[in-house]
Amino acid sequence: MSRLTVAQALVRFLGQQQTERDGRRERLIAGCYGIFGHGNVAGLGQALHQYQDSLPFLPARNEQAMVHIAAGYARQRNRLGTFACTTSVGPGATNMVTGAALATINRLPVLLLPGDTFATRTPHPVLQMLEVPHDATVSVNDCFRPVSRYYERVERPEQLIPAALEAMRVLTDPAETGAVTLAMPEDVQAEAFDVPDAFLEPRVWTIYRQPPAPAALTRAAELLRGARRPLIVAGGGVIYSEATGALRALVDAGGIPVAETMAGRGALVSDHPLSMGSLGATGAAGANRLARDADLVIGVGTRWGDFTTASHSAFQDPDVRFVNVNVAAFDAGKQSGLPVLGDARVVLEQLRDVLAGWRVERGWEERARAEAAAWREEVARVTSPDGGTGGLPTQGQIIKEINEAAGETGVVVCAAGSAPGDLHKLWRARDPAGKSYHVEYGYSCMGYEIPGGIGVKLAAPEREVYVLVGDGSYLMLPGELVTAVAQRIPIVIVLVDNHGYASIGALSRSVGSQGFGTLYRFSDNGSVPVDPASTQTLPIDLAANAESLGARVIRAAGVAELRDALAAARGADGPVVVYIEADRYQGVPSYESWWDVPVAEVSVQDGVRAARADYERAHASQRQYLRSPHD
Ligand SMILES: Cc1ncc(C[n+]2csc(CCOP(=O)(O)OP(=O)(O)O)c2C)c(N)n1
Ligand SMILES: [Mg+2]
Repeated sequence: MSRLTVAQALVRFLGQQQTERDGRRERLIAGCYGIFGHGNVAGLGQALHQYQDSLPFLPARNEQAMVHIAAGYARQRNRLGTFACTTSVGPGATNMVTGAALATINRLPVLLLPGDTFATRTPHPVLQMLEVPHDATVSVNDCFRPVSRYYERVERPEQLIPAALEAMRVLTDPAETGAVTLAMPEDVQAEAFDVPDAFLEPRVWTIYRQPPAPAALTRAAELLRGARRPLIVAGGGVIYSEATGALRALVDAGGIPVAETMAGRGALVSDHPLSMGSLGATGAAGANRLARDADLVIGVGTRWGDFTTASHSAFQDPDVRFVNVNVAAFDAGKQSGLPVLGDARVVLEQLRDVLAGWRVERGWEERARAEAAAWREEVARVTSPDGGTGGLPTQGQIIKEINEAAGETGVVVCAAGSAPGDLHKLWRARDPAGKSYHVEYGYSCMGYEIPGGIGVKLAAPEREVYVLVGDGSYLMLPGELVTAVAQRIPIVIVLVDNHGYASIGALSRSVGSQGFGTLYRFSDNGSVPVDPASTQTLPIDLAANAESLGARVIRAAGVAELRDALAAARGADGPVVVYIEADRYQGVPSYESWWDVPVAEVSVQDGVRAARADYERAHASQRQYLRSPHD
């Protein structure tokens, strides 16, 4: 028994937690990021100071960003490790809500420790407190409830023990994981209690690989044998489960083509003859054509987001059926699919065994191989040196340079804007473990890029990390550059300036709204320049901004200079920002796909009326997937 404060007990406990999978152990909570205020400086702040050896403390600049660091780290570590994040009460706490949503939507473990108002209520209303006259138990931290997979407010010292144990269970359960929030009232953090020794001893959370129910596996194999045009859709679960080798073995043995979601991109290396690349709204031509005709779709570790399904228009065979291999029953049940509940690697290995000797129909496999080869050519065309207007490079060319610099093991990190779609289509994934592509597209959160990249680098110091960030995303959350400088984190940040929101501008034009509100111009509303003849951009110097935050900055004019800059950035002892202006209008095309963005049903604007007519035509291709996998 030790007499410790609640905060001291929690810090010591967190330092002792480990995960174990396949006999390999690692630290579950690598450290604690934080920003102090009155709601945590004397409680958790004191404990972190006293027990720095148990749990390293790292200061951040923005609470949202520190959750992104934790999420980036967790994803790169295949969800076996993460960071804790401590904040003050009020705005510091609610700044983490966006990060929590991102983590939960992407099924990534992060541990959030927002400070909370007094459990005793005595001095209330305390600074930064929301008063809810009819309910004294409500605090702003209730905002974490819908975005957390486990939420608890620790209002008594003894409560810490069950709360902390449950928090670790949820963090380490691949089916349940996401943001875990322990709201910590500021008085309770500083209160002492008798802590049992066993609570403070090392604890291992073993992640067992769950095998599928034998009957479900048998049915999945039956469906495959009966299928004429099967397609595998690889999601993030393939990579988290370290199942890329098992996927490849099944594909080699059975000849089934593989298309990939955003989180699953790179599950099969791009040069594999049956790697179709990206699927859906940002999909490759061949992948989308195969999807349209597939009669059996095997989703592995995917949540079937609308970008993957092209808003339920990707699969058009009227009799298409789904098999969903997933650790989470919730995801396994989608699209009326056959739920094969289990670990991706085990299921893929067992499927290969039961299908031994079987191979897909030759015509389908040949068609897939031809499509994969044609796509390789198309990527080469889109990323080739010609193209671009006014001498500015296109994003496709920029991506190619990063792809070359990254080689087999470098990681590209991205989240929002036009780059994720372009990367999804164009990135040639070369790492057999599938860890070279890190695009956060569950929440597609502007501002994730730099902190996410920091998390990736902390998780994989041996890999080069290339953050691709647009000017809009950069402006939203540049502050963690300072954290990268302070921690000497050598990431390369390619800052692509096209003077505004190119992606949303293009989307706006496609719905008839002329790019309204998406340009950085002297104007009333972002659409119409004050002087209509002016194409003058705002006097913003983002390169100078990055420099002022302590980063080394290289200004690259054009693709050749970008290549030199990426080479020069190698071996730096801190972040390097490579600033490059890019063509705003020359985007990578869309390939036989659609994304459901509803267009105004009535309007006085001709462009909107035309867009609505297109919308209604495309909308007619939307399907509900209802066919049972058991008939
Ligand atoms: C936090 C947040 N706010 C708004 C959006 C909607 N949104 C998606 S992309 C985008 C513009 C991104 O601009 P930039 O980073 O410059 O990339 P570009 O579109 O120019 O490639 C916006 C506003 C978002 N994804 N995240
Ligand atoms: Mg931009």
